[in-house]
Amino acid sequence: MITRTARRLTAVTAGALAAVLLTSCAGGAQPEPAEDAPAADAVTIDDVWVKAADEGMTSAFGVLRNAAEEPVTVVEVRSPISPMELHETVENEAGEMLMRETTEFSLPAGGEFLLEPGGNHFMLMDLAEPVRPGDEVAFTIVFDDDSTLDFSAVAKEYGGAQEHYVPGEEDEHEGHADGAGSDSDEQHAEDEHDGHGEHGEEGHDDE
Ligand SMILES: [Cu+2]
Repeated sequence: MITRTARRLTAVTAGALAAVLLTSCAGGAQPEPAEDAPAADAVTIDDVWVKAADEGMTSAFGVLRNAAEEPVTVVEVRSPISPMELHETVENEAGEMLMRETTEFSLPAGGEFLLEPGGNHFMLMDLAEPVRPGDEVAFTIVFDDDSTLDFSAVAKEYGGAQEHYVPGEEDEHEGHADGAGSDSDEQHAEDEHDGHGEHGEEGHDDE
């Protein structure tokens, strides 16, 4: 008797719940479509780090992931310790890797966008203070709908991928015209992987 009553109650409860759900659907109280959500809500950033540097320029890296069903667009990144730019890296006719400012990063729907040495990165243009290994640096990513995503990155030593910076427009053919163009792929690979630097103070390779 008790059991039967309990079952009946359960059935009634389930029926009532179903009715409530149906009512709420019919009433239009559905979750908001994803396209109305702030872009920042769909995005996470992992594996972040910033290249240690005493002064001048340095870069921040990581993996941006976009869970939305449409692309989202990063238009700016900020940090309290430096003016910043969005940078991409391109190869010139001489096979040199050059980084330059770009106006936006487009994060593919449901996909990843890599920020890595030798590729796209967040560029700190003029450090107001040294960034030492182990320091935490705060950043804010701004999306095209003005939503923002804060993150912090720990600094580490890194000797590779010393791209040349190209402020503004690309300088064309500046004295590299002879002989450098034939094996650009090899040069590209070297630049990316062993970081033989023009800085002459390597020896901190940490991997
Ligand atoms: Cu850069």
